[in-house]
Amino acid sequence: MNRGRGVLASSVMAVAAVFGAVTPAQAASYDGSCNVDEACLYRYQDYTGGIYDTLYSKQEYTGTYYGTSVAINNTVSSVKNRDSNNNLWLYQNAYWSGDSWGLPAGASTNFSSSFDNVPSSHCWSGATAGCPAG
Ligand SMILES: [Ca+2]
Repeated sequence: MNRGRGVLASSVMAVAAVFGAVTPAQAASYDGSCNVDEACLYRYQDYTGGIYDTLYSKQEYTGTYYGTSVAINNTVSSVKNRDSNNNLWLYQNAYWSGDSWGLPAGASTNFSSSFDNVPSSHCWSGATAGCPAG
């Protein structure tokens, strides 16, 4: 009796990455949400009244709070530094000059009256080329 030979059909199916649909949420700069690695500027104390969220250092504050026409220059009253590795420095004048306020990595703060409505630029020491050391 002729017995059929068992054929081992080794099915080499490419296992398509079904997991492709699961994509981590991207942190978008200037989308109204204070995401990881961003600097988040707020119009009023306690992180209220309008947000300017950015992944980038700014030599000049030319923008407006997200969804508004309110300029950020000389109007910021509180800030979050969502970068966990670098200190954020805010400056009284454009191009990182004048009085400064350092915010440690991952920290947030309300500005005191002396620095309230003052910042006109910011950068991350250690991460931004040309950012004054601090
Ligand atoms: Ca954001």
